[in-house]
Amino acid sequence: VILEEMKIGIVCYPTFGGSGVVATELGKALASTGHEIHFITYSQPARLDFFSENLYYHEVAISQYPLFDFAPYESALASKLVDVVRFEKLDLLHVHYAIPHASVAYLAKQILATQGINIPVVTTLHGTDITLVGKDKSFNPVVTFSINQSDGVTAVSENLKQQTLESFEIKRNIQVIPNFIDFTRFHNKSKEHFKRAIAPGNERVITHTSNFRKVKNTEDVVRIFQKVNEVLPSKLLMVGDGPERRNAEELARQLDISHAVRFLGKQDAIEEILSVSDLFLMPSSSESFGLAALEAMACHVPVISTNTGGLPELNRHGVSGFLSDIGDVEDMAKNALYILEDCDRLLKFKEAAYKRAQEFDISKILPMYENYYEEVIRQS
Ligand code: GMT
Repeated sequence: VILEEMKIGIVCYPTFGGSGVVATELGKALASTGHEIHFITYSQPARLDFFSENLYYHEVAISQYPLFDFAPYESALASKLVDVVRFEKLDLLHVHYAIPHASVAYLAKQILATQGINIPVVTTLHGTDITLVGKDKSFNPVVTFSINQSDGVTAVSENLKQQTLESFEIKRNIQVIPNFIDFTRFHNKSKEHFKRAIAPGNERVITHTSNFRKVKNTEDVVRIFQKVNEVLPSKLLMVGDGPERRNAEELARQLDISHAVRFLGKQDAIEEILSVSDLFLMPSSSESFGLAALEAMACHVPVISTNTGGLPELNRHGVSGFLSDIGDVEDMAKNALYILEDCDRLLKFKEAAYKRAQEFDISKILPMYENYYEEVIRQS
């Protein structure tokens, strides 16, 4: 089947967060295969800082009036969607993160219908829009309605699909399309000088990257590391920033391991840090997919994670790493040591993590989206 080139509008949060990264990378990949991609959001997405002939960016500007305690972003976005769909003659809108993007797309669709324009809407659920925020009673009716009204709905894991069906009265099919990885960016790079600077005594390097929110259990990261470090001298790299960073730093001081822990803050070249890492820790209490773990695996880094949400669909127990119950620091430390203690075993896990990541190569996942778009356009 020869796929037609499509004009697609992508709505997302333009931040470092998982959903924004997935939306931006998807748009870039679609553009590179010939589709015309229009990003519509309130500021330039974090990874969209270059020129490409098939990529467009439309900024949603919100006027500030003294009357508004809360600037009406939804109304501004809906108006912008109407304008861009009509002027650019888009074939489809793909919105990432249900709140508020799915309901805003519904509103834009209704307005366009009054002008004789039919615009199919695909909503992708990423996790926190369902598992944390969406379940909140104050959002529930809008989330349920807008998912049911979308012409197509995708979820990034089977688990997220099931959670959505359990938490909301969903009357439509949800297609699972997993997240993906671009190996041209995420691969093991030779960074020997960097490795020597981080671990001058050739210690094992353990890494965690996240937005340091409560669900990431960053204090568990520090506790796991302390137990590993007691047996096998290692270094811990904590990458990212967020509300829990202070507590994690404080705990490292209390446990007297600050000398072995580096808090690096937000970093762009995450693949370089992963390239010097031996193990990745993701002890989250909720994770619909775990994109950061996939990024690690693509760079040959095995993963110690919890068994929550979509993580078992990504991390294979005893193969690409290990999975434990939420909060079972003891078990996670034991598994980490098992992988790190023996050089040959470590190499085997590294290779297996990389092999597992290849299942999520963008070249395998992109056609799933293209086919799904075509199906939705045909049916609407
Ligand atoms: O993990 C976060 O806090 C960021 C969050 C988001 O909403 O952008 O990530 C979610 O979407 C990612 C991309 O699909 C997934 O890889 C993450 O697992 C998911 N986070 C959670 O479910 C907590």
